[in-house]
This record gives sequence, structure tokens and C-alpha cells, in this order.
Amino acid sequence: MTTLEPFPERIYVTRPVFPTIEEVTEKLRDIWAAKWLTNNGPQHTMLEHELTDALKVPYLSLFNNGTIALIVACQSLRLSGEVITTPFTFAATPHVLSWNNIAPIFCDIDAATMNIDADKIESMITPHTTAILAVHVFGTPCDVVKIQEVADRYGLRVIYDAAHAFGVEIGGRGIGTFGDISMFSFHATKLYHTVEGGALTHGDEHLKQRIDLLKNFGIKNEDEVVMPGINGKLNEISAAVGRIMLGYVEDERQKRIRLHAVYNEELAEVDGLTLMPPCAPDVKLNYQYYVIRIDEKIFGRSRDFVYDELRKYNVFARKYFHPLCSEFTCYRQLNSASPANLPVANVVGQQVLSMPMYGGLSEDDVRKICAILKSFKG
Ligand code: T4K
Repeated sequence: MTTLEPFPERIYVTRPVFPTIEEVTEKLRDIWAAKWLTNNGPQHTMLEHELTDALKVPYLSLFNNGTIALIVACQSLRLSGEVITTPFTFAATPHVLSWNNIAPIFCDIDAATMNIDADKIESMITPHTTAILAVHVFGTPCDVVKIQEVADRYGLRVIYDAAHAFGVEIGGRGIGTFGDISMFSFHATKLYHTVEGGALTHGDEHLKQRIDLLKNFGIKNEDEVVMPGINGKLNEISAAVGRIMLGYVEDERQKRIRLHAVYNEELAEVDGLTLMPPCAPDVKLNYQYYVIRIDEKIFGRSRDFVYDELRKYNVFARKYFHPLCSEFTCYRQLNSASPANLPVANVVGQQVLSMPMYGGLSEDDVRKICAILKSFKG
């Protein structure tokens, strides 16, 4: 029988998956023997090949984190002017545009998927628009078909922030094959990680050459530097951890599938809660996050009330993504950031709560978290 005592230790929104120390030690010995720590070493080369297969993409370039990867993606496509994006994302997404001297233009989101509303993109296009930067938020795919249609009609580039979408597929096709470029984050808090790290994926050999130059200072060889690049390189220790983690990712995904099912079972009948959208039949999800939305009028308690009360039980859920990026001091003066332009995002931002989700949780832990949550209902 579930008791409503606080958990003895903090339950965070997530915990990184740790490989065994023995596996890491073994790989470290290889690195020490090779006397090669970074700059395109053997672990890096092998991981690039392994991830190209795992993500079912034609080309992949590793990076030291997802944010630098996305900055380089914009550089590689020579984007400028304005780029249409979503306000419902992590800060990195619009910041990457700012770091490229590009104005983020916020487009409202779809109420069901919480992704950019593909039907509203067209109305945001101006003569300055060069691209669409969409996010597969919480790993739910964007409407890739409609987004590409709009982009093709106006000659725009499409970049996907696939930070949350490791291993997601549509009709057996890797999510990283849609648009011009996709970015994956391999941060420690992600389903798959290299401690810190990331990648760009795309379908163009010449683009790979350009991206690989851009992530290494533009150095072509010892005598030629051909463009103003940056340091986006992934080191050998991270690459080695990434190679080990490829052996863990499906097991972790399976554990999360079971925990998702428990959350769904426990919360489905609770009035005032909206659960994650169901998986479309041709989509393979990664189940990285479990996100609910709390309608205060029906549930009787606000998201912020629930967030605060859960902490008293040692449950540290997170308000991903609140505040909206359009509410940041650096963006809120933009016309597109006005709440009148973003009615759905502003409601979702007030309601959303990311619940604890990682393989180290037991089904009983999740049932207890749900019981605590349900006990707050007003
Ligand atoms: N685009 C999108 C849509 C993204 O979500 C992100 C990153 C990016 C771009 C940028 O990719 P990267 O440049 O990061 O590769 C976390 C992650 O740091 C961040 O990578 C992620 N999105 C974001 C959604 O979540 P915070 O500020 O919430 O992290 P933090 O430190 O509060 O960690 C969350 C919880 O995880 C903690 O409460 C406890 C647990 N934790 C965390 C770490 C780092 C651990 O148990 N152990 C750990 O080592 O951003």
C-alpha cells in the first residue's frame, strides 16, 4: 500500500545513465595507449560511424555540445536576417540565432504536440526570413511534411533542434534526415549521452566538409585556414563514453517505456491533467521525458502549487519550458514575442510540468509520485 511520506532522498526530473566504472577504465586504457586526447582521434572517428548507423542518417559530425553544434549549423547554411522558431524550448534554441546575429521570430505552438504550429509559420515570413528552426520538443516529431512544404514554397532552409529526439524515427526513417540539418544533444541529462556532446546530421557530403572545417577553426591543413571557424570538437574521453553508452540506450528506453505506461495508467482519469500526446502509428518515440499539463480551473490547483508541494515530498519536477523564451528580457521586446501572438504557448508555459523520468526509478516510485500528485487535487 502506497504511503504519502516524503521520499527519503531527492527524486530529480532525471538522472544520467552511468556506464560501469570498469567499462570506462578499459576504454581509458586504450586512450592512454594511443596518447591521443582530442582533435579527431580514433574514438571520435569510431563514434561518428557508429552514430551514423544508430541514427540512420547519411552524414553526422560530432560536437562538444549541442549548442555549439547549432551555432555551426546556422553558419554552415549562411543564415542571416530572421529565422522563425518556437518560444517553447530551452534557452539555447533562440540564443543560437542571436549568436549568429539573426533575429529570432517566435511562432505559436500546436496545443497537442507543443511543437511549432506549422499552419502559422507562413504568416510569420517576411522578405528577411532565411530559415525555420523547429524543435522536436520532448522527442515528439514536428509536422515535418508541412514545414518542408512551407520552406520549399518560400525558398527557406529548415533546421531541426532534435536535442530531445535521439533515436526517434518516422516510418523507419531517422528523425535526423528531415530538413537541411538536425542537431542532437548528448548532454548528461539526455537519454543517450557523451557527458557533454552533440552532433549535426544531414544528407550532403559537401555540407559535412564545411561543418567539419567550421568546428575546427576553419583549419584545412597546416598551411591553410579557409574560414572563421570555432572550437566545436568532441574529446576522446567523451567519445569513448559515447561508444559505451550506445550499449545502454535501448535498455534505458525500454525502462522508460514501462514508466510512461505507469504514469499513463495512474493519471489518465484525473480531470484537469493533459498527458503526453499518443504515439502516431508510424513513429518510434524515445520516451525520454514525461510531461503533463495542469489546467488549474479543472484540477483545482495551479502548476506552480503542484511544483512547490511536490518538493515537500522530495520530488523535484521541472517547469520545462517556463518561462517561454519569448518572456526572456533579451527577447520580450520583439513584436513576435507579444503574448497576443503566442496564445497557445502562453497557456502551455503556465501549465506544463516535466515529471521524474529515468530508468533508475521503480514502478512503485512512479505510482507513489502519482499518488502524491493526485492528493493535491482541489
Ligand atoms: N535545444 C534544446 C531543446 C535543449 O533542451 C537543449 C538542452 C539544447 C538545445 C542545448 O543542448 P546542450 O548544449 O546542452 O547539449 C538541462 C540540460 O543541461 C540541457 O542540456 C537540456 N537541454 C535541458 C532541457 O536540461 P538544466 O539547466 O535543467 O539542467 P540541470 O543541471 O538543472 O539538470 C536537471 C536535473 O538533472 C537536475 O535537477 C539533477 C539531474 N542531474 C543533472 C546533471 C547535470 C544529475 O542527476 N546529474 C548531473 O550530472 O538543463
